[in-house]
Formats: sequence, C-alpha cells, structure tokens
Amino acid sequence: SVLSAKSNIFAKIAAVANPVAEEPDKIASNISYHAQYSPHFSPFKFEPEQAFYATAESVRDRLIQVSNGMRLIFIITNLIQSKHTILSMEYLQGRALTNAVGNLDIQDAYADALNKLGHELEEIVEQEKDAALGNGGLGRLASCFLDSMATLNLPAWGYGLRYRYGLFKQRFGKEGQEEIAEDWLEKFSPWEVVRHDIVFHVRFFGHVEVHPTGSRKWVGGEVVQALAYDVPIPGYKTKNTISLRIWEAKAGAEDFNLFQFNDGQYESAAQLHSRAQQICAVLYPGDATESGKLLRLKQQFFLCSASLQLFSNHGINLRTLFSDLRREKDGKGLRQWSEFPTKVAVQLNDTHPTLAIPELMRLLMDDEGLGWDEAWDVTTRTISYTNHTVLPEALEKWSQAVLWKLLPRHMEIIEEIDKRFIAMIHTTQPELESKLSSMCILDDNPQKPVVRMANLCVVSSHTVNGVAQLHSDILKSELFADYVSIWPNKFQNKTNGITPRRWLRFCSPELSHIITKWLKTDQWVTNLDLLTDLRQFADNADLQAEWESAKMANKQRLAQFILQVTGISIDPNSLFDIQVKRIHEYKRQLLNILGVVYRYKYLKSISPEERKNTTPRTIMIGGKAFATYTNAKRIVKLVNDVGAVVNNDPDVKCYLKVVFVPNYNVSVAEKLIPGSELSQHISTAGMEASGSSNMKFALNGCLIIGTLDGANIEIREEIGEDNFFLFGATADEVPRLRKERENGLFKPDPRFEEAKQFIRSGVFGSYDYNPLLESLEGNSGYGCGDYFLVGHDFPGYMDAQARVDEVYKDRKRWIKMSILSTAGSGKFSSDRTISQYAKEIWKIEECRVP
Ligand code: NBG
Repeated sequence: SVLSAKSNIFAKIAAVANPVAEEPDKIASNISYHAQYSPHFSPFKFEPEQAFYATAESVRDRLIQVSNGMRLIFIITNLIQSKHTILSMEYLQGRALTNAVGNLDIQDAYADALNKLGHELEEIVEQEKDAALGNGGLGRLASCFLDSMATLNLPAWGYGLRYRYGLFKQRFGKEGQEEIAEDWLEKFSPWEVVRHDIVFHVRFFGHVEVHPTGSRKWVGGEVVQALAYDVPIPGYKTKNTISLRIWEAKAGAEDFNLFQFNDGQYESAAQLHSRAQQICAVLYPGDATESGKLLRLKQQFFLCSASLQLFSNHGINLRTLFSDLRREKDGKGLRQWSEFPTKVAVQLNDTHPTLAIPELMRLLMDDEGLGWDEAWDVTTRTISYTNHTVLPEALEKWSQAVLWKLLPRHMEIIEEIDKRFIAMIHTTQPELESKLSSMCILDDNPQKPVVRMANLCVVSSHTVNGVAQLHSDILKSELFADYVSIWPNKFQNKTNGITPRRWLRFCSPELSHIITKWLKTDQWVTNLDLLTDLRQFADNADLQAEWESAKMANKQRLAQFILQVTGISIDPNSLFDIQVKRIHEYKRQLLNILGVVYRYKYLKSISPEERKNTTPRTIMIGGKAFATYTNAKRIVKLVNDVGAVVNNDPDVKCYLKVVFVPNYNVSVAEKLIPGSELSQHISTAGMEASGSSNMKFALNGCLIIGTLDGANIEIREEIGEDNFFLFGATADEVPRLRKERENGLFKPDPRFEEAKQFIRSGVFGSYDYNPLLESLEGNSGYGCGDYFLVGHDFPGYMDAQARVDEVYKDRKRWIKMSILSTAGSGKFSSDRTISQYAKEIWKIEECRVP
C-alpha cells in the first residue's frame, strides 16, 4: 500500500528533468524525476532518505547550471582576471542542503514542493550526513571562507582531499571515548561532480636524473592518478558558484596485474590500487609509526602536486594556459612568467601544504625551463601562508631522511632555498648570524635531522598572517621575531570570521526574523556591521520580549535534541551553559568540569531552601579527543562520570545537569549554538590562536565567559567589557606564573583543592583519575606542573561564574546583554576577513556574473 501511495504521488506529479523552475509544482516534478531516474535506489521508494538524495540532486542541478555559467565567465575573463586558491588539508563543510537552498533563495519553494510529495523539508535535511573532512576550527574556517568567497563574487576556489573517511565518529564504551569511521560516502555524496577530464599524475619516490645540459629531472618511483571532484559552493543570493575541488587518488587499469591475478596472487595483483587508495583513505592517519608519517607526507604532497599541476582554476592547466601565454609573448610580447603571480595566488592554510613551495619551483624550473632566480621570484610572489597555532607540538617538522626518500628533487630544492637564505643573512644581516641555527629551514641535529616547515613557509611566502590580533602580535614578537627585521612588512593580521548565513540566518531563523524586523532590512546577512543598529533597541521591552521568546524556542528545540541523543532530560528554564570544541588541555575543559564538581559539592552542602535561591544550570560539554591523546580522553570520561552522578542525584538534579554531547560536529553545533545562553572560551591566555566558535555564540546572543585569549579580546572590545565575563591570567603573565609554579611559589585556592579531593574520594566512580589530577600538580610532562595554569585561574573562574549566576537572575539585564552581544558581532563576519585577504594579500577583485 505504501508502494501504491508513493506511485500515486509520482503519477500525479509528472517527472520532468527541469531544474530551473521556481514553482513548487515544477520543483516537485524535478525531485520525482531524480527519485525515478537517478539510478541509486529502487524506483518508487520515497522514504525520507531517498527523498533527501532526490532533493539534493535536484538542487545540485541548479548549482551546476549556475556554476557552468560562472565558469564560462571566468574562462572569458581568464586572461585579465587573477584567481586565487586556498590549499587546505581540511574543510569541515557539514551538511549542505539547508545552506544551498538558503543561499539560492529557494528554501520556501523547496519546502512547498516536498510537502506536495508528502515530506517536510526540516525532516529531509536531517537525513544528510556531515561532510567532516576536517578536525575543528581550522577546517571550519576554510569552509566559512568558501561561503564568503562565493558570496563576495571572488574568482577563488578551495582545493583539498577527498578523504574516504573523514573525522571519526565518537561513541562511548565502558572505558570512555571510542572512535569509529564516519562514513560520509557510505552511499554517495549527492553534491560532488566527478571530473573525469581532470586527472594528473603525482609521483613519489624515484630519483633525480641530471642531463648533460645541467638540467635536472625527477623520474621513476611510484605514480598515482589524482582525479578531481568538484563540490559546488553557492554564494548567498549571487549568481556566483565556486568550487571546492577535492582530489581522489587512484590507480589505472594498467596498474592492475592481470597475470598475477590469474595466477591466484590476488593481493599483489591489486597492490598499486590499494596503495593509491591509502592516500585518501582517512583524515589525519595516526603518525606515531614511520609508515604513518610517510602516509601523511604523501597526502600533503598529493594535494599540492595535483593542485599546482592544474593551477588554473577552470580546467585549463598551467601548461596550456602558459604555453598560450608564451605564444602571445613570443608573438606580441604580451606576457611573461613574471606575470604568473598576477593570475594565481596560493594561500597555504597552515603548514600542511608547504610542499607547494618546492613543487612550484620544480614545475617552473624542471618542466618549464626557468632559471632559479626567475622561478623563485614567481614562487615567492604567488605563495602566502597563514599560521594557525603557536603550540610547539603542532609546528610541523618532517624527517629529512623520509623526505629524501619520498621527494628527492624537492629536498634538493629545499636545501638550495635554505643555502641561499643563509647566504643572504651572511651578506645582508650579519647581526642575525647568531640566530641562524633556529631561523634556517634544515635542522641538522645529528640525532634527528628535520625540515622545519614553518620556517620554509616564512622564508618563501610574500605574506605571513596570524588569525587574531593577539596571535599575530605573538608571531611577530616570539615565534617569528627574528625574521621581522629582515622583512618588516611581511607579517599581517587577519582576524578570523564566520559566515553569518550558516551561523545565524539558517541555524536560527526565529532570531533572524526578529533582527530583520527591527533593522527593517535583511541586508545584515551580507553586511553584518548593520547589526550595530540593534544597540539602540537593547532596552526596548518589545524587542526584549521577542528576543527572549526566540531564544526560548531555540532552547526547547535543543532540549529535545539532547533528550533524543543522550536520554537526558534538561530544563529549558535553566541557564544553558555550553563548551564545545576539540578536547585539549590548553582549552581547559578540565577547568570547566572542576568548577562543576565544586558547584555540585556546594549544592550538596546547603539546605533545600538555600538551593532554591541558586541559578539552575545545565552544563553541556562536547568535543572529540584525538585517539591517542590520553589526558584528553580522561577528561571526556570525567565529564561523563560526573554527569552520571549529578543528573541522578535527587537533591540537586533540579539545579544542576551535566551533559556530554556526543559526536560534536557541524550539524550538532547548528543546534547547540542557537540555544546557548553562556559559552565558555577559557583557554590559557596566549594558547588559542583565535577560536571561531566564540564568534558564533556571540552572534547568536550568547554571553561569553572567557580569558583574554585569541579573538575573545576583540569580541570583548566590540560588544563591551560589561557584557563579557572575564577572568584569568593574561598572556604576558603566563611565563612568570609558570616560573613561580616551578619554584614552588604557587598557593592553590582551597576550592580548587576541595574539587580535586572530591573526585579522588571516588564520588564519581572507581575510574583512576589520579594521573589526570596529577597533571595539575607535580610534573605534567610539559616542563612544569599545571602547565596550563588551571589552578592559578580557578578562583577567578569561580568568581566570574558567580557573577554569571547573579546577572542571570536579572532577566532584563541578561536579555539586554544578549542583544548587545549580537549587535557587537558585526566585525566577525568571514565576509570582512575574506575582503581583507582579497585586498591586502591576494590583490584580487570581484568577478561578478552579469
Ligand atoms: C586552530 C586554532 C584556533 C583557530 C583555528 C582557525 C589549528 C592548527 N589551529 O584557535 O587552534 O581559531 O585554527 O584559525 O587547528
């Protein structure tokens, strides 16, 4: 009967392959066309899952249409327009359907069309799997940038890898977090378009051949194919659709050894295929082993080589484009290689794609015949580098031995870059000679000779930037200080940003409508500075009432979601306090949970009457711990254990709930952030380069409790210090405090000691938390006890939390602060960030489709 009901629907709605119509009837017919003729599912099956795929394909048709038009424009203007490329090992795209119909401004039409087919759009979007080709902030930033580049009509694309398994899915067993493969390609991704005509060969290993003329060529070794997949990225209400091009590694039919296969040697017959498949199998394969390190380097080089070989964003590869140019030059004297950087700009998203530098040098010298000086000039004017962290363990250093084996020609080039850099210092900056051992690229320490990728980036890029003002200042005064006197103008700041489309307009439609109503325009979606106009209404009782009810609706939706994924029921009238991000000691989820433990102990110690005067709180913590990061996993376990006790304690459960939100990802963030009232950004000062979820929370009217770290500082400046719950040591105090601690001068607050003791007493179960708690005491393995200063900042944190409790009781004041948070968030649009990159680093202008 289901079958006949569905076929009735299809019979009523003729299937037409017409993707352009705006009317719901025509859209419905297009969706049913895909349900019937796209060969993925049995015909007439139209459950939510099939409906999602058919809807997504229908939307994709439109994207391709716009994108093809765009491409034509780019090709026509190719010779006068410059193009920019982001190379990133990570993109954290999340789901695409809501964003696509929202940006194309066809949301209502698709909702109506799905209704006609017996489905709700809200239900259908939940069917989509997150594309999680990234770890956290760095990857999500790249995805926000793509949205802004498209919206600002910039001729700019992103390049990455098509990992078969993205960031792992987090599950819980007896021992805590377990990782399982997150299978975004289990069926298929309806968004990507495979480009069988865009294939490049990427070489590994082999050797360098020297010709009698002196020219060098990299030959032999292992060659795999890089096949392009394009994911269309629509701009918001523009005709511009750019692409995220992700490469897949594969071997060809000729690499399959039919003879061996017929001989029964099945594995060795397919050896080259399986080796190629390993390259894009997983995001960040473990690198504890030598083979793991080699695989990561292979991934990095694979991305760089494929992208650079292609280089022109629109299917004209570097050779064709520039042999055309060379012809022009020869014929009419028009163009030269020196103009290449006016056509192509490459932004390295952290050091992961550093191998783009020697690869571009190699292509220019060995394949195109340029001399060193000319190739170096072109390369250094093409490449720029963004640093995303000062944590020493995250600054990449690759073994010279492994690099010599994997990329012999590139190591020759890296050596030469280093040699010339050292010579330059000797001749032009002799006062820096004593610093050379840390400034040069090759670290020849006989125990473990390595290549310092960040140094290679700084030496070879025309611009280096940090991602928030404090971070950029630290780069100039500490990490890269020695280079500043050589290149004073090389260093810039580009404070991160977030796309207001995904992070307000689409994830919180109620609040968006209120903003549009009060500002009398929806232009804020692309001009976020307009939000400042909300300030004048912050005290208005009508706005406050509407604001509070929109936040309440979001909280109720969030409570339902939490119930559904954890079975824990939370009270929407309690203060929703959220900390979601990767689990790391410097981000200090441990400070948060110790505060919770203290609060629990305190609530237990007071009378039921006194409890009634406290502010009820629901604390939600979410995030993934890297699989081999033991302390991070212990923190996750502790949060879960504390929750299990607190949430079931009849004395306190009305006043305190603790929830570990499992499997935090982009689509979970889209539910948490709109429903948040307080969010925690409490890293040890100087350690969080920027943070970007802080911006998402503030934009959604959520107040921040935080330290003077990363972009917190700028957020506080924008929204006003009265609207920010500040605590903790400042970045310049941190080294002194660590020293004092090392010298035994630190006196812990009694509340801190009590909280730790309470955990040790076994209230939260029998798991041995001593190793975790010891990291706050003796030697934590980072050189001094409590390297992250949890103990030092604990009392300040507790006092700030007490201020939060007090202010929350004053509803008018809280709502006003919430409105002012949103009103002060204009600066943090990724449109602003990307405009600054375009103008100040890439020197590109918009390329609008007429
Ligand atoms: C992260 C920082 C964050 C920052 C994002 C985006 C890395 C290496 N760095 O603070 O830790 O917001 O980059 O810039 O992932």
